[in-house]
Amino acid sequence: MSDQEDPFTMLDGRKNSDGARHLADRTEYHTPAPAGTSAMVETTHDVRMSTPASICGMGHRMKRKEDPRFIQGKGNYVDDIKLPGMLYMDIVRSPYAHAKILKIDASAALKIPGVLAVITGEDLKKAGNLHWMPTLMSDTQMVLPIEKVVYYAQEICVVVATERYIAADALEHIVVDYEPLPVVINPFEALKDEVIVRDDKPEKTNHIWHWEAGSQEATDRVFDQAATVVKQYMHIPRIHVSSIETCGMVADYSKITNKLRIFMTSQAPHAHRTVFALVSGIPEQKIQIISPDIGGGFGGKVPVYPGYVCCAVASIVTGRPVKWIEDRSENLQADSFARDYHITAEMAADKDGHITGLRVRTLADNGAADAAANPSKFPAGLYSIATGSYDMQAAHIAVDGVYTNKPPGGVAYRCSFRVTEAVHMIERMADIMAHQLGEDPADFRLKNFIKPEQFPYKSPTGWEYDSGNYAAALNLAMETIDYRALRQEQLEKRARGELMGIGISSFTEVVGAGPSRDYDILGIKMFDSAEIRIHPTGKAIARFGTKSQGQGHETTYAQIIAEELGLPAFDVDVEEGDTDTAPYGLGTYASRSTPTAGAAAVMAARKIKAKARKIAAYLLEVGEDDLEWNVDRWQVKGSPEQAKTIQEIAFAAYTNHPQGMEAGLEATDYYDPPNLTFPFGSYICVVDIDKGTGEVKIRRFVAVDDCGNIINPLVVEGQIHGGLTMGLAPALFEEIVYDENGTNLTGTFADYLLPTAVETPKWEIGKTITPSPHHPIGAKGVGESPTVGAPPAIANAVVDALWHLGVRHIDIPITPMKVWKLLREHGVTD
Ligand code: MCN
Ligand code: CUN
Repeated sequence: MSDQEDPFTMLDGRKNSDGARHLADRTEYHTPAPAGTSAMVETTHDVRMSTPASICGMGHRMKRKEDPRFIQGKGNYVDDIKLPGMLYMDIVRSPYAHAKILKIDASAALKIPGVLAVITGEDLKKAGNLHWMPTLMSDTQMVLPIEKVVYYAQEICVVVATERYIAADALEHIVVDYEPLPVVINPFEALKDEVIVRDDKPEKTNHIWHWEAGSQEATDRVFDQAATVVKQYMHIPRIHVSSIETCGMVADYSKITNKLRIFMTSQAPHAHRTVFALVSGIPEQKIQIISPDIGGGFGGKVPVYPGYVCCAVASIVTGRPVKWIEDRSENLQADSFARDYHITAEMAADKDGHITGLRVRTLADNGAADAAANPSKFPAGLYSIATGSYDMQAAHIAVDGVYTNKPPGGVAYRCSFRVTEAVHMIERMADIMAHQLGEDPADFRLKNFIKPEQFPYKSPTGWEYDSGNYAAALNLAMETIDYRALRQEQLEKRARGELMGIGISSFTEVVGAGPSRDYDILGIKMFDSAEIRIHPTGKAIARFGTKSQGQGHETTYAQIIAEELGLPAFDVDVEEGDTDTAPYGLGTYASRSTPTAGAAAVMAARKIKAKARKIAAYLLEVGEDDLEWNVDRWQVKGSPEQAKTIQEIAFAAYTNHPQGMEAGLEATDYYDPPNLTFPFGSYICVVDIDKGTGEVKIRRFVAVDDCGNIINPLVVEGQIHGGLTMGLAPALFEEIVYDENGTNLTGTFADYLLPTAVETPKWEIGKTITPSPHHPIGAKGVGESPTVGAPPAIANAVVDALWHLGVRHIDIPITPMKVWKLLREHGVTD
């Protein structure tokens, strides 16, 4: 699509049925940080460390407690679960993206020895309308279809057999008669409503919702007065989370206890249990969801997919445990799809090159159901963070959601609820504007950044950024890479006809949902929880409402508790993922664990510390006010030899506590954050482009991240390494492609390209530390930052190398073929 055509005019006048939602109008969404806390905000390069190595509190590079079991192959994943009498389930999938189902004949399959059941949509309907399920966005999605299929590889029916191979073989004996229907794949075509994807809905339109943030009037005014306006259309393609472990479940229904025990690859076990209970009518205490070790989630294991529901139903129907494990190509074709935003962005600047406004129209291709993983009130997630790190007067962001004949998309891919799309857009636009003005992209950013003294900063789309020092991060990245020298080298190379580019991305992330008054999933409020129990001998167990999929929670939560209570981190076992034992929580995604459950751990520990003080005062026969805390003990002010350690206090809590006080030493906290946290960073990427092949070689990549106070620098560095590689992937390699019939052309790893160690450059990482003023230990989330920040740095570097030739933009993934063609179009040969 060319820049001149504005496909979005066809959306003019479209509104959501309950009216457009203006974030900025809803000031109640954004609470100021508590007064006086901004004094805590200082930028330093040093990690805070206040406990000795024997305790291993915050700031220590403790090796991950979970790794010995992972690196020895002793993890316990869903596919490791084997129960007596267990059956296996496999799924018949549609070869059409849109077709009527005329008949499903399972009679031949049912004759195969070992096949116990075939379950169809009709069966689910009879079982209580279980053929439909709610999505996270309050839309509906077919579990198994009755009338028609709406995407390629859609689940048609399932086979349950005594062995996995029998189930797989039986699929071929199920005969399904289809009548193909016209297919709509292009979301702009879908808006014409010539082919209706969801004719189960009364509206008979593919347009799902319209959503806005910021002020259109104020933005129009700013654009009217602008000295320079740049405009760019860009597509952020559909990509797919490719965790090492695919999705799977073992469902175990007992007719004796009437209890449904489920082992499931779930990033949010409690939320899934509640939804299962509400949809099925099974009492919630009769459902236990256990998320064992998870081999990568990255957002793909937030939603409920049809296979999960069928597996649970299969166990109820047969009265035996049933296992379902997706194979690799099913995973790559049927679920865990993210992005697919078509964006037209305009940026305005005044005569001094200050950004004044941003106008963005976006079409979100949701596929056949709006199954995106976003908080309920935010159909486009936190996309309105789109003004990024730049201070500007006005912005207006409009997004429309549309159905197409693709599997449900918009799921999540290390994205912070659509922040990846926003960051790609604003960072590309900042570069385009800088180049258009003839300014250096680094200087342009330094000039336009929100300044440290402006925090807490109120953005034109209604956010309140908690803290930041963007110039510090960019300056550090520039020093590290020797930016000015690189620019000089680039000039020299360009004179020789060589193509070298330097790209910057100075992103602002937003993570840590709640606050619960604004953020919920299907009505379940987004807080999170921690429960700490200290045993008589001073050892502890801590349980959380979140669920690690590889982020190292067993280590870092223990370190938070070690920091607060002085209990060695090695003495604190961390458990997550079992709904029968863990306190209720919303799970791990959107880099929310540190901002929410991490804060809950602090608050629970502080409750324990307060009780410990009472016990210490009793034991030492002094008043509570005479005591002060010192690393791992309450001691008498002025005479530190009179002290009780946390271990001594724990023992007394069960053996010698004051009369009238409850025994034991434990506490639970449900933490509802006052605001989100806003981590940020500046990345600089240097590329060399091969004129003969169009290949982009990343020569250097410097990443400076700021996630506030750091709990474990080693874990954070691991998150950044992995996250950067996951950002490289969509920048240069990954894209799910459908043909005009809706068939997935990238259904294997031969066609869907993932970077390996060979394609991955050496990541050079650095940090600044700007604590969050409202988080109890000043920490912000970090898990997604690098994946959010990296793609535009790479794209900007490539365009920077080609700008002088007349190239203004390249959509990701930037493949050698795209670059090679552009070079030829712009008159470059070898
Ligand atoms: N951390 C820290 N100091 C900070 C911030 C975080 O030490 N200031 C540590 C935390 O204690 C935690 C880890 O870094 O051990 C990540 O913390 P956080 O940023 O709070 O993110 P979450 O734990 O909520 O993890 C979610 C995030 C997301 S949304 C995706 S997607 C993603 C990611 O984490 N998926 C991952 N990283 C992943 N890493 C692995 N190995 N596997 C995944 O599936
Ligand atoms: Cu956006 S992917 Mo992570 O939220 O599980």
